[in-house]
Formats: sequence, C-alpha cells, structure tokens
Amino acid sequence: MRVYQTKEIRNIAIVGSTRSGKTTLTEAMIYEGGLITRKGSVEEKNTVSDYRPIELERQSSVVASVLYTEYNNIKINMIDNPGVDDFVGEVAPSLSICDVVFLLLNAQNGIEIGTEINYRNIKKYDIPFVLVVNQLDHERANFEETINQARNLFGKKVTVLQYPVNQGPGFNSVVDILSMKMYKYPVGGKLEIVEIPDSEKAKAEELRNILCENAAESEESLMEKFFDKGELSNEEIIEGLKKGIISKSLSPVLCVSAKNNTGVSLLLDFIKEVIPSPGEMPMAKDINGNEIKCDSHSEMEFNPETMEVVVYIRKDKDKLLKQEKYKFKDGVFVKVE
Ligand SMILES: Nc1nc2c(ncn2[C@@H]2O[C@H](COP(=O)(O)OP(=O)(O)O)[C@@H](O)[C@H]2O)c(=O)[nH]1
Ligand SMILES: [Mg+2]
Repeated sequence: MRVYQTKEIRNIAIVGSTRSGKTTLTEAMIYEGGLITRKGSVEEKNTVSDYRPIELERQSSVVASVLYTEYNNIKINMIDNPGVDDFVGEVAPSLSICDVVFLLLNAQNGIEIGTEINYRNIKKYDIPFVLVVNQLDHERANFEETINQARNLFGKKVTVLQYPVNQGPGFNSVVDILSMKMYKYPVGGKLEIVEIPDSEKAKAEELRNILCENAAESEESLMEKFFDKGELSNEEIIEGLKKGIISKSLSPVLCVSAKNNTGVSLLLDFIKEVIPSPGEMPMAKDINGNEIKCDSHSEMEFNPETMEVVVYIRKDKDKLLKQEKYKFKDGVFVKVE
C-alpha cells in the first residue's frame, strides 16, 4: 500500500442499531474501492469484518473491526462496530478515536432504541456525525418518515444531501443535491449520471435551497454571499458543510442500499470531498480546556490495524530523544513497555 499524507486520510466509525447494515456497508465500501473483487455477505459468512467464529455463528458483529478502503487516492480507515446492545461497550472506545461518526438508519424502522443509544454515546464523546439511510431497496423502506423521526431526535441540523427517487424493491436512483444530478445504479450495470427528471426538479430545488442555507450558517462570509446572490456555488457549499460538520452544527443525510451497492460511490465521493482529514479537525484539549499543541519536530504514527500509536519525540529535526509506544485498550491509550 502506498504511503498516504494526512490530508489523504479519513478516520470514520460506522455505528447504528443491530442489523441496520453496518457490516454490509463496510463490505460495500471495500468492494467499491477495489480491494476485494467479490463482495461477501453476512448470510454467506464471508465478510471482511465479521470473521470471528462467534460472529459467524450469530451472523452479527461482536467485536469492533478496524478496516480500511482506498478510493480515488484517499485512504479511509473505518471501524465497523457491533450494534448488539450486549456489546455496546465495544462502541464507545472507537468513537473517541475517529473523527466523524457515520450513524446508519434502517429505512424500514426509522429511529430505533439502538440509534438512541448510539446518539447518547455520540453526544458523550462530542463527535460530529453524518446520517446514512440504508436498506432503501426494502419493501417497507420509508425515507420521508425516517427523516421526520431523525429531525425529531437530532433537530434542525439534519440536512438532506441526497434522496431516493424510487425507494422499495427496484431502488436504483438517487438525486444528489450537491451536484444537482441523478445517479442511476442499474444492478450489475455501470453507474449513469443523468439530468434530474422534470418530475423531481421542484423537490430538488427546494432541498438545494435548504442545503445552501444550512451550509451558509456555518460561516459568516458564506452567509453574506448567500444573502447577496441567493445561492452558493458547489465549492462554497462543500466549505460550509465541512465547517458545519467540524463545529457539529449540521449532520448531512446520505442514502444507500448497502446490499446492492446503490449510492455507495456517492458516499465515498462525499467522504473524499466533505469529510475533514485528521489535520483539519480541531486539536485535542487538555483537562483545563487548552489546546494540546504538537511540537513541530515530534510526530505520531497511528496504526489502525494494531490500534497502536508510536510517538517520536525529537529535540530537533534529526535528533530523536525517545520513542514511545501506546496501545488503545478499553477506551484509553496504555503505554507499551
Ligand atoms: N434489503 C437490504 N438488506 C440489507 C441491506 N444492508 C444490509 N442488509 C441485510 O441486513 C442484515 C443485517 O446486516 P449487517 O450488515 O449484518 O448489519 P449490522 O448488524 O448493522 O452489521 C443482513 O441480512 C444484510 O444482508 C440493504 O441495503 N438492503
Ligand atoms: Mg455487523
């Protein structure tokens, strides 16, 4: 694997209620990135994430798995979490080391008890989150009701970035409010990006207006531009979304069928364009609320596969004073002797 610079890395955690499709989405993202040539499924017991005997037996994740995918020169580190309430202890530590949480909603069920438990942890660790509505191919999928319930729980910050045109069996088309195009994902076929059909234009325009307004709210200069021109460019929306995510003032909504890979390439584009890299995230604070400044000569390396951090402490550029290794265990970094 090639060496990635900080700006080419994204660290995300995938959470959601049991059976919302976290493991299936993780698999779809690895497949879409071209790291596997055949997509596994939870039923066939051959996903990258659920490989431990207890997980194969239960057909459900028990332990948080740290995985990655590569997409258009970006490395995405992802933690697939168990959603089973018994194992929810596994979820909390992974939240404290990711930059942005992807909270999956099952379009059949809307907000579930598991969603609320995850939301409590997200608030406790004070981390930005994005909403991903999954299972839109299901016959009982109801995107609108899921969004209504999400607005009731999370408030006005919920900002629809995409919506399904034909949810339910046969679901294959998503209107993307950022590019103002329709993405058609024929099963087994090649993605087609087409103009938004006339029947969807009014709805798309209305959502675009809300998106501009929410993006503008995250930055005063964007708000002024929005008032002056009545709209924002795509670059300005992306800037506003990024700032809104970092300040936790907005949560974009994406939509997918992880099982059929519908919308997964759009989700990866979103991760590349909008999700902040670790270098763009605010610095950690000490117990007095002061930012912990990195010494410019020292550096830190995190290996998500082993959950180990190596800290190189240098006096100047060439003189290494010491090297320390820490392992992330039960929610804290423990020094490895
Ligand atoms: N119809 C449909 N089923 C899905 C989708 N995503 C996941 N599933 C199924 O839902 C079940 C739970 O999926 P899994 O990925 O294990 O969920 P997790 O518990 O959140 O990791 C499995 O039977 C999946 O095949 C989807 O987009 N559509
Ligand atoms: Mg799972």
